[in-house]
Amino acid sequence: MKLLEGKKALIFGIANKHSIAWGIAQAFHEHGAELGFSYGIPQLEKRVEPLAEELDVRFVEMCDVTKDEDIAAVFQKAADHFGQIDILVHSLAFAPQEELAGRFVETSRSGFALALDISAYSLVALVRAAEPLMPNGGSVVTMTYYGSEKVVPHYNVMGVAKAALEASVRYLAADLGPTGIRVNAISAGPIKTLAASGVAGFRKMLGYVGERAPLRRNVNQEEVGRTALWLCSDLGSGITGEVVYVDAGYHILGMPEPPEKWEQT
Ligand code: NAD
Ligand code: 0WE
Repeated sequence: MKLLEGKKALIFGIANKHSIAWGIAQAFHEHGAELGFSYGIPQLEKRVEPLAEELDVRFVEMCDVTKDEDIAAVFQKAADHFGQIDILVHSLAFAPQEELAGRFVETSRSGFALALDISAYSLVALVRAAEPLMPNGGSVVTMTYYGSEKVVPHYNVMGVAKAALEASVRYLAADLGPTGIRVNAISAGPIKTLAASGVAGFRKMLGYVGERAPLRRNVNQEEVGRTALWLCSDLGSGITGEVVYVDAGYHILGMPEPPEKWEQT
């Protein structure tokens, strides 16, 4: 059974074929959704266009989410192209590289503001712009990470931004619930993507988590895609304001390995 037949989805955050948003796009396409893509910087057009072609996507627009005029323009174009939409996917984040190294206490005012603007406020702005295109209800999904609730080395200001993002999911869900619009987040375990490749030691983090997570492995873009599919389809009709973990169970662990495994000192 196709879960998204007749549904229209606008997806923000595809950079290349490794993007989590691309995993979500593939799952949605497989289930009959009509898709539109928006990417963040002009240089990504040559990466995103071929992917759009692969899934018969005719709507591909640039939008820098720090710019109100870009957001207004992309939703004007979406209204012209789709009329209404059913699904909004927010899969983007950014903090200046220097803020993801060293001590969180050194975070600059400008780095903090930019990380929260792109990674958290943008969800509020996109949902506000999408609301008029969802008069019959809809579903919004965003991407978060466990560093919002526990300290993960070097995640730093991104952890603070993800905490703000998750709180925003709850406030948006309360605001938009009466209109039939659901808002949820997926908290994914570490996945090798373009954003992750800019992070020192990321391969080691993948190894660390994959060895200790209850499922003894890492997760992939396809598994996140299938969870987004469930949340955005009628299967998720009773769920809003929630954070769903797709992390091989890592977040349930209070002490990730037993004392027997510790080195004798
Ligand atoms: P990615 O690099 O493929 O995607 C990040 C996207 O953010 C890119 O497409 C980039 O163009 C976009 N972006 C950055 N600044 C922007 C701006 N000003 N305007 C518009 N777009 C902008 O990496 P990804 O790992 O697929 O990241 C997608 C989401 O998943 C992010 O929210 C990230 O925090 C989250 N996430 C990633 C992981 C992981 O380990 N990769 C784990 C959990 C959550
Ligand atoms: O949300 C993310 C990554 C977000 C991210 C990554 C970069 C790298 C390049 C945001 N901004 C930038 N800016 C850059 O200049 N993840 C969940 C993946 C991730 O990033 C980490 C992680 C994990 C996991 C950073 C430090 C520690 C763990």
